[in-house]
Amino acid sequence: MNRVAGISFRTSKIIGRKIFHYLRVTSTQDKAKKFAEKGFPEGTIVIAETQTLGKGRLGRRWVSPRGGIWVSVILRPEIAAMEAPKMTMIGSLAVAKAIAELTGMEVKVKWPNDVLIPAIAGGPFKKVCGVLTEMVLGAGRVSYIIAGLGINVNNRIPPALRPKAISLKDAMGRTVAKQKLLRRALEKFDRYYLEFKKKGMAPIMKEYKGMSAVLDKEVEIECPEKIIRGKALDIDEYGALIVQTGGGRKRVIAGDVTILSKV
Ligand code: BT5
Repeated sequence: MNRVAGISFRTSKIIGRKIFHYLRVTSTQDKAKKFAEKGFPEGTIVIAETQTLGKGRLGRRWVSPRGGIWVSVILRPEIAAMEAPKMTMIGSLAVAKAIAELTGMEVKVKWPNDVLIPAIAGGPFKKVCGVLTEMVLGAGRVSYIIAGLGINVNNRIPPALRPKAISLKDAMGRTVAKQKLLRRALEKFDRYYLEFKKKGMAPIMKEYKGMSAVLDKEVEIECPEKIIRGKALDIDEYGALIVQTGGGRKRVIAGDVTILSKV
């Protein structure tokens, strides 16, 4: 039994109503999925100190040693499948705002699922957090979504990932209060999620766009079947990126973005 206790989110209305905290799991996504299947309510979260098989998008691995925040949230929004990317945006915005408030750093969100911070002041931005949203459908609608947040806090980044990835500890030059950041990020997630339920995506989208690393930039997007190159013009109400290419405007739903012009 490796479950541990000791965290509560009294200020949250939904996110963190029920908390499962483990020392080690394969992936918090898989644990959360099991709880969702058992009928646990939305807002249930699964936190682990380490993951042995942390997941990124498209079957990629997420390196998750001790010292980072690895957490998955069960959501049951009443939305259609094509709206699921909105949950990724809410998650990354919540983390970005929490990091900015706690560290004073300039933080950016990189469509579709990354949070970036500067490696050194004025230097290149690197990935400090990745968000993974997985959905399960029932009758064409979303039955539930598992939103996974992976934040590099005090953990070591393997050398192979260092050109693009960074921890808060490395960026700040000191250990960062992990529990405080976790609490702040989940409180923000809670607030944005409630706002989404009440008012829809528009106010959140405005904040998200204000922190975007890609808008107005020349980008190259690696999609599953093609590469799209052009200027990132906008993010639409469903969370798709609108790109002006040589061959006209394209609407991109997902992909890996490389920013060609300076962030
Ligand atoms: C993501 O995928 O960025 C989503 C990561 C989500 C992780 C959380 S942790 C809690 C929950 N439980 C899980 O099992 N997953 C979620 P993607 O955009 O596909 O990025 C994956 C790529 O980022 C990898 O192929 C590596 O190149 C790189 N990478 C791996 N570990 C990293 C890390 N700790 N920090 C930064 N980059 C990393």
